Amino acid sequence: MQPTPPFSLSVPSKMTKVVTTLNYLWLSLLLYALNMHVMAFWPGGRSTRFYDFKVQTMRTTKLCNTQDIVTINGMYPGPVVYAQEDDRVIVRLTNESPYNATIHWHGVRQRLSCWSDGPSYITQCPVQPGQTFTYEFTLIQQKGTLFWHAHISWIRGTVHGAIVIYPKTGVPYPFQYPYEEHIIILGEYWLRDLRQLEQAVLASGGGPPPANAFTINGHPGPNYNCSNNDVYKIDVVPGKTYLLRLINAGLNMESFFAIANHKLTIVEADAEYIKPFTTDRVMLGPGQTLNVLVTANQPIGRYSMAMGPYMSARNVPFQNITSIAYFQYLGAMPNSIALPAPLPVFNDNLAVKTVMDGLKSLNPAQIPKRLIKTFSSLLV
Ligand SMILES: [Cu+2]
Repeated sequence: MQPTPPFSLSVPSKMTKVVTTLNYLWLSLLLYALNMHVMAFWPGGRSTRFYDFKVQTMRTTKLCNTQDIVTINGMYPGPVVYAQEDDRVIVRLTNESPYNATIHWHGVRQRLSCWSDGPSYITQCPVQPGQTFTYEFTLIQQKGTLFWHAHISWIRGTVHGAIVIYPKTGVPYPFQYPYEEHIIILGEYWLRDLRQLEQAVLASGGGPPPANAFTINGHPGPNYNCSNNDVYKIDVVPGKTYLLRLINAGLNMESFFAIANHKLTIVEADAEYIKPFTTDRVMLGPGQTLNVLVTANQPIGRYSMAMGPYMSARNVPFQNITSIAYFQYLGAMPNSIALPAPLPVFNDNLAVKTVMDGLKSLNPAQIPKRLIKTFSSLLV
């Protein structure tokens, strides 16, 4: 009897080869069909906006102290991402800093693009020093103001910037068209390495220590040491209406914002239009955005734009010095005294409730809704 060669078992017969090929074919067809199905719902976007973000450290002097802060492209606050509703946004992040980094696109719905959301260790690994990661998403049915920030340790304290989403071409705002618009980012500034600060807070088990300063677009303003010239300013034309895109990019603090002698009309919150609501002041929690209209209808002069703390918890220390920027009319004396903007006291819950209750969607409310009361009808 002929001995069977030991390798005979591993040599596929003709039949096996045909079956394997057929399997590959089926699998390819299945994947193609799946792909086409996803592509049918994939938000393609009207245009594509490309941005190059480089994580870089930058030597900065504030409050008479010099330190290295982490930034995008050496800017604090960082670059603005401009787009229109339904646009595709592609951001290439290159990490030139010695620290791990990711960017979270705060408020972007990320339909079918969750891997671009940005929270480190949740949807992606951190981008390591020297490495690159490309974010890609579509701003589906969102218009207004959102923002981006780092989403690893506490470096978002200095790594943040605005996302401005205009309506589609030819679609007007549902409110008065502003003469000009400005981005106002409320922030907190520490004279410490923010990564070490986070470690210290976690190790302590307590709350974070107060920030060394509140900031408006990175500037503490004249109430802080060494900051008489570290002030943000908007020049306004008398009689004109301005759109302010307010963003709270603070690490922890909820904040009040007001402009002396001027009313604010909120027209959009978190990239959703709302019924216009006029108020003397607003409150934004960290991560929140509001678009407000302001009309320069006061006598020519320099008016304070103020940011201060809202803190409803007891016995928690916090920064209580108001950050000031200027809302300055053309024609005002360059060194005129800024009229003060009265902010609510730090624990004025009623002031907050009044603002929050005023936020009502512009969409028609279809309530009450009919509720499904039986479990079985859910299965039908
Ligand atoms: Cu976020």
